[in-house]
Amino acid sequence: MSLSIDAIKVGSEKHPKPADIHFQYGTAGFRTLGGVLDSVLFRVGILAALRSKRLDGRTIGVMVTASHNPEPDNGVKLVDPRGEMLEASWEVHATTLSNAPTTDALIEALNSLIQTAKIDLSKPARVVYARDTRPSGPALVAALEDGFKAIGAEARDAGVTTTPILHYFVRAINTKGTQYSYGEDSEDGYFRKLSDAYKKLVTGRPPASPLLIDCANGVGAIAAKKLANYLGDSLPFTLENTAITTEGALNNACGADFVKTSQKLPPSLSNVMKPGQRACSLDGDADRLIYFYLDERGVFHMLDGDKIAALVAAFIVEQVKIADLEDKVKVGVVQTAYANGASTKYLQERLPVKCVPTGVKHLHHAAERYDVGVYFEANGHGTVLFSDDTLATLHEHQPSTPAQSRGLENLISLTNVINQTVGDALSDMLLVEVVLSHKSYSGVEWDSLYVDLPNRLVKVVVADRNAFKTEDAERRLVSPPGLQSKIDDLVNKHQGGRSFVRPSGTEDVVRVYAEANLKAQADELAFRVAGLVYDEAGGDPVSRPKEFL
Ligand code: 16G
Ligand code: MG
Repeated sequence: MSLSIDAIKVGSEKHPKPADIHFQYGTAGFRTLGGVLDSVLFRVGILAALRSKRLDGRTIGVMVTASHNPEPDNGVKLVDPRGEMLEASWEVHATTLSNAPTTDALIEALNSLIQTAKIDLSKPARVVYARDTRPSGPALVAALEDGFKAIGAEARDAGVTTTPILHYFVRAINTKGTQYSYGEDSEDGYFRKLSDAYKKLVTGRPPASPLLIDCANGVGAIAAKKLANYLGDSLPFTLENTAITTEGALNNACGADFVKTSQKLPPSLSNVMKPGQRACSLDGDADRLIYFYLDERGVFHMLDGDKIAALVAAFIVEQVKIADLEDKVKVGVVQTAYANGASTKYLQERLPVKCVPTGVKHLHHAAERYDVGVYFEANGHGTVLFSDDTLATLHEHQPSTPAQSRGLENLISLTNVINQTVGDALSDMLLVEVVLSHKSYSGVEWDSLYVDLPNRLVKVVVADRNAFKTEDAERRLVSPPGLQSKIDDLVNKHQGGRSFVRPSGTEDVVRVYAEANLKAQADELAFRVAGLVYDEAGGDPVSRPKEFL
């Protein structure tokens, strides 16, 4: 069987590649201005179908979103059959296909992919796709659908939903009717799975005080509203920043990325939040979560992905102990270099901790090596993975006391409340609420698990960010040569100093992170290192990092 060249030709002519743009499938798929992505979406439609054929007709997911980016941006990423990120070797195929300059070049690239990846075209192609609330979404989805039609894929439209719900669908569809069945492949199935587990976990606990959820004016607003119907009064919450149809509102001065980056309360919440109240922000596609609260004096305190990891990992370890499973179930944590040094110290005193390069796929794969792998990026993306063996252990274990039995039941419910396919803001929110309820913690007690080291993130625009190469999970630079030792010298001059430099995977910049015992020192270190980077790499004069603040 060969490709239906005619159909692909017709489609490709309708979705021509802009001549002057080079596309790249980066850390989180393709991401750029929504207006230039038409040809990419058409081609991703074909690619997703080929990936499905390669995997014997298993369903592949396609998500159209640009997450926390501003509204004019959009993007697309593929989801592999277990609900995880696309296998790295196929990222290269995606980049190649997206850059074929003409229809003929595209067909040649497709044929070459079919040969090298040994794709049997007679296999079925099945995909499920969704989009977030961006205005450019519908047109891009139409281009994607043209791609599915051109190759004859069986495509299921999951409509407007969150990224993690799409990941859930993929896993649920592919495990349907097997012993690994992940749940019903519908939104109703998803919400029921999460909310039933949540309710079991908080049974008998005192009622929670109301939570405020900042929905970033994105798709999380729709999902959170639905979730409320399933939770009833087991978790009272109010939704803010739900203006999904207001032009320019998405992620604008709100949402998880805003809170994490600016370490501030979204201005839209300043009149809404009361001292002592706890709140959380989702990002634009609801796969990141940052908590915060106002203390008695109304001062803002942030509880980021590191704080979530500390809270959750300690709780799981405790439940494993209560269930008397310490010998059989080992819990580990995965972080990146961005994890606050104080969080790493806190966790290392309790559990094995591994540091990996930035990007969900690195964290996810490292977490898969533990019986229970807790992974969170400081930016609020993360989840917990329970290995198949651990799931079997939990279901076979015979508790010998009522306490052990409760610990075991809690662990089993945790496996259900957690979306194990990918970081999921709503699922993580329920997880956090469970732990807060069990520990009777308010934001203050949670925050005091450890005190964050002051830190600063700076970006530098350089001539060529690819000149920056790192090792040791991005904690050290190997190129440009000599730069790392200069950074080391600066670090040594700052008490409690730590700094690293890495090229961004999503923006054309180099990022500099620094932390130190004092805020002024962290700022100074970040700007000094950024200055070094600038001088070494010939940055854009406009963006030369200002002297430290
Ligand atoms: C993407 C990644 C996120 C990472 C961020 C880093 C996924 C799904 N998302 O958003 O994990 O933290 O990129 O961005 O992998 P940067 O490379 O620009 O710093
Ligand atoms: Mg996101």
